[in-house]
Amino acid sequence: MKAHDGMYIGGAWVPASGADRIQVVDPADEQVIAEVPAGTAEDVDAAVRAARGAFPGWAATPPAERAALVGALRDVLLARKAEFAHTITAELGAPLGFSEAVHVGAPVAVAGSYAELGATYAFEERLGSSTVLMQPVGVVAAITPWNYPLHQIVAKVAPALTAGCTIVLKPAEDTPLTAQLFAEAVHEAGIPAGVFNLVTGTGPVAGQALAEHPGVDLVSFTGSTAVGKRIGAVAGAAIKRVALELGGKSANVVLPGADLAKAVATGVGHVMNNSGQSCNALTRMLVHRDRYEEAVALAAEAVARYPLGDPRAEGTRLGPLVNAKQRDRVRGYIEKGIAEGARLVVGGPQAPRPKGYYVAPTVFADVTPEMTVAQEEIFGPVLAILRYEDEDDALRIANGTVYGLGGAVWAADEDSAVAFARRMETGQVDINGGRFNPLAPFGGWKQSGIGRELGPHGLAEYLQTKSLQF
Ligand code: TXE
Repeated sequence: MKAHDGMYIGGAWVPASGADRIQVVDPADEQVIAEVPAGTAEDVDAAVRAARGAFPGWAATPPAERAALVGALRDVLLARKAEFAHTITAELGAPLGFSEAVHVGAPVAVAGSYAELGATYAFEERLGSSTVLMQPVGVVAAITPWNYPLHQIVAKVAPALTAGCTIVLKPAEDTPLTAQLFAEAVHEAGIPAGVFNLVTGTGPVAGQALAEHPGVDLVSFTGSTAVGKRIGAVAGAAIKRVALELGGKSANVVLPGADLAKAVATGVGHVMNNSGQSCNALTRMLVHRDRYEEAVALAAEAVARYPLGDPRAEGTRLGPLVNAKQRDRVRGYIEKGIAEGARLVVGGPQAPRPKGYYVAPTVFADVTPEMTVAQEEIFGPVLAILRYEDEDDALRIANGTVYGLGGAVWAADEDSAVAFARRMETGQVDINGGRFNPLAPFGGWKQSGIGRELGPHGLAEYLQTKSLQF
């Protein structure tokens, strides 16, 4: 596959400082499809300098002009949708239809929403005898994961650009080709040189150097809770702004009287989509004991509607996991579930295909709240179904993990679902289904993170206030 053997810094592709390369692997057949440079601290420094140099000009650009350029970026993403989708399928393994509809569709919507918001947002307001200015934070380090390779980038870059910040992006090792395509799109959209810069590389080298760089004013990180804690500590020591979007163990609460068939089918879809590699995946389904066995049977039926296979083949709805490490990790969790006494309804740890990093779609019943599969983020196509006695019990179970990112509630009527959702310790809840809204703040309570992405709340992360008294 096409790849740049360089970094995008200061508006051009420049040679990497070192000789190390990262191999990009197609997870469906384990073949190396490209390689990209592994950035060093030197590359990071060059990128941060470019971003610092471009900052005064970009910050002074009228918001409506910045917003128009974000709109131009959205148009390029849309025009190159097929190319992005094929690249995402090649390096992540997501089924092609899902890549087009969700992996590219969502970021196009997000970029579009910032183009609109940026044109109308009140970057200053009068409060009593003061004028409060909302000014860009400065240079942003964006460190992104591989699970939604384009969306994770756009969810940081679009608001940062809208706010008037400049950016250095360090994308995940597994999915650098999407990031390179994104840099091409930024260039094509006419965003000025140095405003957006890309350094590919590993987390411990390029990522760490970027998070620690004194020329960075804000680190926006999405990834594992373990790395998030390290980045939080680095940022804390430097009194640097930080936004962390981390793991989850979201609950899908089916209250008595809900449309069980719909709740279970939608819930299973949430776990199987993207092979379960979504931070807000609804991995714990909570069902009242009276309808528990019915729900388990419905879940087994629903899984059959997710045929596993080649992500480029028509009809495939479940592709491989991103890499061998993630596959082994997920299989390890399935083995742990069995060992701790959960009932395996479908799936299991065996390899469903001889080649590729596949994991069979798996459903566990008789899961109790303290089991590992009910507590830890698995990040694979694995659903745990738990039984509850009454609403208070359901709430205790729903809130009984260290995470609080997503969630869902199903009830006979919206009011009871909303009443339950108000008591959940989590950042986002879908009521009787819900649908993606690029304006709704997304982010975690508890160990799921700090800060919000998307919409006006996401924009505020990249702004700092200054009040003038007169
Ligand atoms: O994440 P890492 P991994 C969770 C999920 C998954 C687990 C491990 O549970 O199974 O994390 O995934 C960069 N300084 N999520 O190992 O390592 C790294 O290069 C600076 C949840 O892939 O956290 C990549 O760009 N940066 C999740 C990014 O951090 C560092 C999405 C994420 O990688 C670094 C992905 C360091 N020391 C995984 N070490 C979500 N919230 O959506 C690594 N990185």
